[in-house]
Amino acid sequence: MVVKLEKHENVSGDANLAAQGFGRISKIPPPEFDPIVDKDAAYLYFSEHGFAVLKGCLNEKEVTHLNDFIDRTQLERPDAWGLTKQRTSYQHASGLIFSQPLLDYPELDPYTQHPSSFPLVAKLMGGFENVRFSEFNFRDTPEGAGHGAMNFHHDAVIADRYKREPYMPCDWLCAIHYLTDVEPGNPAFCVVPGSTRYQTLEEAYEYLGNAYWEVPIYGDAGTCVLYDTALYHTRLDGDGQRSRRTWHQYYARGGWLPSSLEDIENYTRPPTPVLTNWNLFPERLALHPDPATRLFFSHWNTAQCEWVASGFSEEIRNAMPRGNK
Ligand SMILES: O=C(O)CCC(=O)C(=O)O
Ligand SMILES: [Fe+2]
Repeated sequence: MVVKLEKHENVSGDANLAAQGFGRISKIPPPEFDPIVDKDAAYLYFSEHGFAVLKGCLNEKEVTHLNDFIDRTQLERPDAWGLTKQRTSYQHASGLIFSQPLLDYPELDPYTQHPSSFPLVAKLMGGFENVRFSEFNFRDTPEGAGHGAMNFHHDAVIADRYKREPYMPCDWLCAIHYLTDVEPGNPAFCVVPGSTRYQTLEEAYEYLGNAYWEVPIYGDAGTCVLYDTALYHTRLDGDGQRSRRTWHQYYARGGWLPSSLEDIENYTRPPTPVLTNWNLFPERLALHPDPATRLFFSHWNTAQCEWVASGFSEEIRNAMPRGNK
């Protein structure tokens, strides 16, 4: 039975936090899985809740490499980080983003199928041959980045998720890797477990009843959170003083599937649509000599198609939003 809660009942008792949701903040941390040893358990947990927390996905050397990369590129490419432009208060509050680092930095290529998280990502997408790359970026929420930047939302969704059976594999998933330690007080990723099939956060609140929780995710640098983009989530502000760095990578599902258990002969569920109309894949990845890598980078949007047709022209790239060198 679903027990209906009064709207904005603040179970945690902290009025300041209610602005970013209903304030029904869980004090119980979600389980952390080892990405390799606990892969099957993490898969089951994700299938039920729409997310899974994976511990120790990046080793110390990788965490250092990626933090050094952020330091280096903020000096080398301040424009790509939005550091040279007049920034709006929204941009200030939401922090810095380096949108398309893969375009110019092949040193990042090995991270696109990271050996810790990728086997589970592949299982969640129905197999290695069904995973497609969508997007890769770094974010830096510096000290004092401000309050109230983000509300609960889902990322890209398709309506088919309301009725298809089985629900899994999901359409897109995102991997957020913490590059700095995240504890109470830091900006923290926060999810509403089991909320992938609701149209609004209010609806999730109403129908999930006592099962509705806003679950902040704390973890050491190197922790990875995998979530279905249809899941309601936000970045909690923290104390507005402390910082956080993250690497965000989105994956999509490739191939055709049946969308109903009654009609499993009929492959009516197409590959997931493209995530954005601006994200570009560089030539070395889009036209990679290895067919499996080419397939991984095969979800091209129309901007990419035009860029490929131009022979990956610098001029065409520079005319595109966020493509600027
Ligand atoms: O940075 C985070 O913790 C969440 C970011 C997010 O949800 C988004 O950019 O859509
Ligand atoms: Fe989001």
